[in-house]
Amino acid sequence: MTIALTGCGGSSGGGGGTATVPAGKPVAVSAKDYSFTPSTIHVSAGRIRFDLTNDGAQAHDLHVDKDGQDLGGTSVFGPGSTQSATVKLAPGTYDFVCTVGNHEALGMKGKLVVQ
Ligand SMILES: [Cu+2]
Repeated sequence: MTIALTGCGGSSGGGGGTATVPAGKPVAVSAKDYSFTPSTIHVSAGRIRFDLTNDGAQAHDLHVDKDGQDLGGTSVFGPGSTQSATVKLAPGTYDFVCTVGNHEALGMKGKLVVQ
């Protein structure tokens, strides 16, 4: 199965949703001002590739955090493109955030459950 990401085509904010990504498949995430879709992701442990598409109007990134420690992620990049980052993760629960400005506080955060 692939992960379907649909644009909301209207009001800002939003985001959300839960995705379960099969082992070995990239995790596709959409960034908007200011949310991630999906915002809850279930993946299998190992080297996990994130493909972040910036569907917003500002620059964004995606970094994986564990207890406030930055475990890696994409660089900051502008609207209309996609960047990938691979992070090796053991089973556990992680956060993913946008590290630009105060975007995390504005809602650019999600939960990553690694099994
Ligand atoms: Cu951002």
